[in-house]
Amino acid sequence: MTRRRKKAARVILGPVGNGGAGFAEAADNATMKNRERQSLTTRQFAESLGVSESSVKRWIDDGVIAADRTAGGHRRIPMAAAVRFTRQHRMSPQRPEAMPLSTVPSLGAVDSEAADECYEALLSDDAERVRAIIMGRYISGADIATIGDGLVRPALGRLGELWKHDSQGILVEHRAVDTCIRAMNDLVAWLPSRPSGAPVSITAAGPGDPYLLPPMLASMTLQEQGSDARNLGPLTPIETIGLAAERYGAFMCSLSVSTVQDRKRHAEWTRLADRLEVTRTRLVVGGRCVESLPTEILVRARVCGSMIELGSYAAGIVQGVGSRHRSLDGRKP
Ligand code: B12
Repeated sequence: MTRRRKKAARVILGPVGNGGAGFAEAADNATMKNRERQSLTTRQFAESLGVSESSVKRWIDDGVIAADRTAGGHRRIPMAAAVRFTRQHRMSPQRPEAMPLSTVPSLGAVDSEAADECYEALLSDDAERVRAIIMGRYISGADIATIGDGLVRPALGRLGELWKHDSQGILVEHRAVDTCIRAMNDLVAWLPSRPSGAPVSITAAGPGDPYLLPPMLASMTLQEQGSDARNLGPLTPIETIGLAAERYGAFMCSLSVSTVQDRKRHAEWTRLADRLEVTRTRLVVGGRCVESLPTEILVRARVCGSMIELGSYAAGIVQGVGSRHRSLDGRKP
């Protein structure tokens, strides 16, 4: 571990922590807003990671872990800093009994084990388990795109094979989507904060496309790559997508296509592509039914096969776009 310049810990006032619960318990027992405000004692964090408390104290004093101090002078590690540290240093929690999240397999190339586990948890409507699995992957170092492609997509894909949409299937699918959305939402607070003037991107699914997760995952992926990502969600009129690109001065528009596109809309899609050219907004398209877009759009757009591909494409251009893109009304996005 590299040592860094010693930083003075900020002094915080008032009650902190959660009364002796471990890292995982702290993560499990509260809403995200509370969780953001929570912090861990050095002992709690040390126990979760399976390291000595003196190591944790030393890392804090060396400025490797950002920490606060209570009025009484005790070190406290905000949850966000604990997550950031664990991810940065690729540390896996060592104490399953102290941290249920660590029962998730650590980061590896194949995610089928986690996806199967997630599928079982979705099937039994165990939202807490799903959240622990998704959060565990994130804490272990997986990025949003990897979680989307390697975990959420296969878990939901298996669910979709079960009933072929009888009423029981629809119930399970609606619950599963809601559970995944909540779990992903919990990660938003831990994404890198967007720098001021970050280039704006918009994400959406078009008319007739009710699928919530694809545009949401695309939005989070773009945010993780340093963009100020604004999600319009599913069922967005094509006209509205063009309007948003203009209003935000978006450098990128990412469209998810999960339902077969009606040929009657082909002219509308072409008009959107023309409009995006005027605003110099790059059009990226992807999703299960992307091939149903008019050929002209497929030729003019960047077609991406996965969230991982979207993430690497965006990463390559976000830096270069910089502050050239401001919203048209002159305010910083
Ligand atoms: C949940 C679900 C629903 C829910 C949706 C809830 C909601 N509001 O989101 C409900 C119950 C509403 C539903 C309805 C229907 N569904 Co449905 N559904 C699913 C299910 C189980 C999961 C979909 C999902 O969210 N997956 C998770 C996301 C993250 O995965 P993904 O979409 O594959 O996205 C990934 C990639 O495609 C890519 N990606 C996506 N977008 C983008 C964008 C960009 C820019 C990039 C780069 C990449 C990218 O990255 C993502 C992460 O890897 C799928 C099963 C499956 N195999 O997907 C069936 C499935 C899609 N549904 C299906 C069907 C048939 C239907 C219905 C027609 C059923 C009916 N008879 O009514 C309706 C159609 C609704 C409509 N209006 O069109 C079929 C489609 C078959 C086909 N050939 O197209 C599937 C495959 C199930 C099956 N095995 O038969 N469904």
